[in-house]
Amino acid sequence: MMLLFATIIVRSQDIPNTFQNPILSGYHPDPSICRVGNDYYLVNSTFIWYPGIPIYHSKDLVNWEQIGNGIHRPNQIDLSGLQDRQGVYAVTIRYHKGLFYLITTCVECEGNFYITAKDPAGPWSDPIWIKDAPGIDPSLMWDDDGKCYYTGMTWIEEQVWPTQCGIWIQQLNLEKKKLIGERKIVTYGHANNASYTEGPHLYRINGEYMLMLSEGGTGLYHALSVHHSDSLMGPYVTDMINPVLSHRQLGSDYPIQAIGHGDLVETQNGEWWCVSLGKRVVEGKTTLARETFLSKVDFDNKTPIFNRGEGKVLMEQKRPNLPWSPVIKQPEKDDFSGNELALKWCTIRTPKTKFYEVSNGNLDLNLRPEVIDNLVNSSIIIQRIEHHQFSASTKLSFKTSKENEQAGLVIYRTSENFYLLMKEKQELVLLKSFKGVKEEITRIPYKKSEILLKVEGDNLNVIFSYGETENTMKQIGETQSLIVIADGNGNQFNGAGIGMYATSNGQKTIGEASFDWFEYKENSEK
Ligand code: 6LW
Repeated sequence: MMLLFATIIVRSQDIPNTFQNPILSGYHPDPSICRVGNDYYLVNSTFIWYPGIPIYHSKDLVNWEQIGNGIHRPNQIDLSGLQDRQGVYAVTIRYHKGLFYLITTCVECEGNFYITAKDPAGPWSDPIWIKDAPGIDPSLMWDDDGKCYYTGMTWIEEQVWPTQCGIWIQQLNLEKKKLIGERKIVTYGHANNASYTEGPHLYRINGEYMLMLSEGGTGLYHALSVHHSDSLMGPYVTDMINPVLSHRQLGSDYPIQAIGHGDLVETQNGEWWCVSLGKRVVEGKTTLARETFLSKVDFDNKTPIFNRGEGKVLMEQKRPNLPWSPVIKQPEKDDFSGNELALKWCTIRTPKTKFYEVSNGNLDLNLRPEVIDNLVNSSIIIQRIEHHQFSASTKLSFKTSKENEQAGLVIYRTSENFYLLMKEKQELVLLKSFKGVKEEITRIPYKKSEILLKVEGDNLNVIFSYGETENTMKQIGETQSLIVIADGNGNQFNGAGIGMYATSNGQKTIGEASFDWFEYKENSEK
């Protein structure tokens, strides 16, 4: 493997004893993890964001650095026409004999597929679509005899209870690239009303098979349960302490909710840790979507105990027994040097043409007829919103003689839920879309071609401002609400992004908007 990671010299007095959750904040749902030697790799689902499936690397399970994306060529998958809750669902990352595997589902496109890479930073292969694989959330496991087994979730035709789903296992022949042999549903979850039993991962631990899965749905009732068997195809017996991890018993006002969808990893030092998704709740709402949390696991006989003595995900705890390995932080201010966008930047849906250029320290966006409230790839470039207190600003240079052309700043959750602060021919306009209902909040004259645009978020409040210089910024419109991008109200699986957007609203044009820099940072709590 040709990966080179920069090392940072750390003084021993700077090495913390504890770490903070979440380990990946903002839109990082359905985490999956694997270890290769002393290196850890983690992936998340990305729905219709492109590039898709960020690949993170760490040496200590706490400090993570994005090293690539699994979906990084437009011809790998086509996300056109998909809604924000469709596209790339939960991914599993595994390593076997020199090859990394990512296996996932493209929902409402072509179904279950895997891609492979020798280097997790990429390039990743074209998708290998798996025929006749029902449902979502595929996972892979290699048995002692070297055979590879596929585990997935499937919907049940004749349900005994509503939203009943099953977990099935079948051999996957990697040479023939197809499922072979017997397929068996091995569990419907541990409870006799388990809803959305999904996200299975099968482990071989001390000569036994342990199946860990999620049940209860990815909200308040989310939970992890485990099931044990002596033989791969079962029967699987539910663990006596199921659910082994959940926050549903803590009440709907507990600040971390929806704990579930987890994956386990054993460190080179023999510790076990679990990455899972969870939602932080602020003023009763979740604006940062599903994030990735880390919990310690050890075993009572074969029963996994999560954060022994606590039984829940913690905001702070003793860190893994691994060498502290901080990563180089990405600069808060991206001045668009070089010719490529940084890995954190994404667009929405697969771009069929290149609509931007990074050159001479600028990001130039082509104005195109496509708009963000259609299920298309528009000229939008966003990064994740990762903090409850944040600010984002950009310097835009944009001149047009056409009434229909706009460029500016965007907060995006779905094609129906977003804010836009857009410069037009002679004016600046603040727009909101909430549950598909569009509203022009305010419009003011602005004639110069250069402008600074800024957003400041504070829990559920958000303020937009503009100016010619950083010292002369003025608020535009009243304080707005981030409920627009919070979970619920049509906001479901994916998360929220912030960035730049340009459009000619349906008309052909050769117009461009030029962004000199974009800065996103955490603000200290007021
Ligand atoms: C994912 C499923 C889940 O595929 O939600 O919370 C679905 N878990 O396992 C979408 O993220």
